[in-house]
Amino acid sequence: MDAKETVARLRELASEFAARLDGCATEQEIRDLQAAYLGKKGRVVELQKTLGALPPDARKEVGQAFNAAKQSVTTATVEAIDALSFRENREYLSRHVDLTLPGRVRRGGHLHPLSLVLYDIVDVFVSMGFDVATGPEIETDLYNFGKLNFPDDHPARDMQDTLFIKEGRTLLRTHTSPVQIRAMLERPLPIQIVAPGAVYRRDDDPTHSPMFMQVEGLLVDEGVSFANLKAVLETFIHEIFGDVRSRFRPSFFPFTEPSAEVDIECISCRGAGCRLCSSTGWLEILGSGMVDPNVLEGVGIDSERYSGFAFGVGVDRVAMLRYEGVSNIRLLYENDPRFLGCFWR
Ligand code: 2NL
Repeated sequence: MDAKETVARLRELASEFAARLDGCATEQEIRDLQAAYLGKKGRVVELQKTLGALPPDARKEVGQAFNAAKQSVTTATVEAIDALSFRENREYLSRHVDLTLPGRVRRGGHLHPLSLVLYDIVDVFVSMGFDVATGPEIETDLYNFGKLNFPDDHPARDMQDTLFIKEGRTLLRTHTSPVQIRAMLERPLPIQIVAPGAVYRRDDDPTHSPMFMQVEGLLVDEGVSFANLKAVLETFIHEIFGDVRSRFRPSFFPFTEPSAEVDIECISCRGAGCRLCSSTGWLEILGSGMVDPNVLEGVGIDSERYSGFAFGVGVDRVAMLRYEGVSNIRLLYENDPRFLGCFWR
């Protein structure tokens, strides 16, 4: 065979190899086929043994043709094995994995709905210059009732209404007012604080939980008026509930005089009357008033010179209004993940 014939023969072997490769069904068959061409006794290697018989000046060119042929056989082998395993993988996946199923979303944690509402309420007051104050949940009778001008025979002091730890001495606070009593005893005037936190009462029905959340507020300074109270609470209402009407209704609390309860126009029926507002058109959302002079004097503040206003908001109440459909307060305290998951954001 001369040089030309050898090169032509090499080209034949390469295309013959490619054709036989198409017929291979397994990786072993592909590897055996490769050995039949490039192995010790393979066709290409056998042909290479005739290289020495060629005239020296033709060897370089023919040698390069051998290298190219070996390279193309090797490349085709690797590609065929790749294609085969790709086909096998796809077949495996289509048999064992349903790629049309939606992925499993791993949701992160999030705030409790009461925390979301609590933080929103506190933020509104912080934006108006109030400090945040906290205090113990176990309180003394003195700070929870005595300093707040509750008479000794007031029904709230009864075991029926309050959760006592030591009868007549220590108890679970029934409001966060003791935090404000402590602030008035400890802080310099003026005082402008909100006291958020858990409070406890002996109550348990669809609209009352034995533990609930409250935000109370207090502002004491010279010249504080009922107009200031109205301005702060109306700002609060508009920030939390938007553009709704509100009204101040005379009321009574032992610790404020005068006292007012604040209603907003029912956010469900806009005042027409519905189940949510018990056909009144109004929803009660907070209690408030001017701090009773007896309370100020009881913490050593001169009630002739200073005056103040205070208020209390039920966080659960605001939450139940914001998330209409939460008609049972228990949902907010049971911590059922199916319920809490609705507030993921
Ligand atoms: C309500 C009523 C209110 C206060 C809380 C208060 C605290 C001090 C002095 C005077 Cl230290 N008042 N707090 C005043 C009026 C009403 O809460 O219905 N809360 C849900």
